[in-house]
Amino acid sequence: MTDGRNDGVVGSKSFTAVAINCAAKAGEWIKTKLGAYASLTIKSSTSDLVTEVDKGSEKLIRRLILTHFPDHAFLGEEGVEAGAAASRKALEDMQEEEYLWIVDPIDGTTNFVHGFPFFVVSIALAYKGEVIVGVVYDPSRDELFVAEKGKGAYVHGNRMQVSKETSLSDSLIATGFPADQQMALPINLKGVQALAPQVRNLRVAGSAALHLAYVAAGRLSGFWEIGLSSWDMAAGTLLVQESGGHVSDTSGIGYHLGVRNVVATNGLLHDELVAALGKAGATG
Ligand code: 2AM
Ligand code: CA
Repeated sequence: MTDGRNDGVVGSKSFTAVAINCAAKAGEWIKTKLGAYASLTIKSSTSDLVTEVDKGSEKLIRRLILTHFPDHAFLGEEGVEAGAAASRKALEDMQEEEYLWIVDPIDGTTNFVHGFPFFVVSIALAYKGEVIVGVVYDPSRDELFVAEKGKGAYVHGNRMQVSKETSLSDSLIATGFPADQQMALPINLKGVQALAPQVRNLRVAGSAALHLAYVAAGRLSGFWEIGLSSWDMAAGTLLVQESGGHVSDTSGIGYHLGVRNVVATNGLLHDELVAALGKAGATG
């Protein structure tokens, strides 16, 4: 079936509508599998996990997206070998594509495996290397976070706005403990040690995409993490930017798809957080 205008494309839905539809469908399905997955595979380390639910979610999303947009490119976590080198190369090979969908079928797989309800589906669309749509769906709370470049970011249909704290001492900051326990974890622990006494408190909840959505929603003042992949961040960074926040790498250079060490804040305390990480030798 075609819509008569666009041969081979089913329907004529907008990019954002397709992203929302995919995230909601995958998220609902994932939720039915909570506590009921059949196989658990260890990837690069015992803290880097994948289940058949991650793979099934990615397949569902890939099929739906390519049904609507068969000419678009697709980069999903489960289609790439484990490890930083493979993840870097996969992005390098694809980032010149005109339209590139960047998908994490479950961000927070460790939480999913343990039944800790802090995991999401993350779907982004990049046009010529720049993220133009970002959707993060949290099935545990039925919260859908959506951003379109230049058009703002929304949750439950309400426009999101980052928080207003102006200094670390008043801030709730999140970070993540990386799966790479050899290289990245010791660096991150330096950051944790330095930041914990400087902030109101730290949170480490295990989903980079949902942490970013919470920065966008003003529930967190900021977030940093070392050693992430493009699919962990692509959607969430647009949520933060479109909610008035700022995203950079840990040295302060503005966000692009290749960033792996990320800092995202309400903008007001960005420089202070980047400086504190630098001083601690925790930039990665
Ligand atoms: P995941 O659940 O999709 O694997 C937790 O600190 C964050 O790190 C999560 O967003 C998690 O995503 C991500 N993460 C876990 N293992 C990773 C790896 N090997 N490379 C990059 N990111 C990883
Ligand atoms: Ca994942």
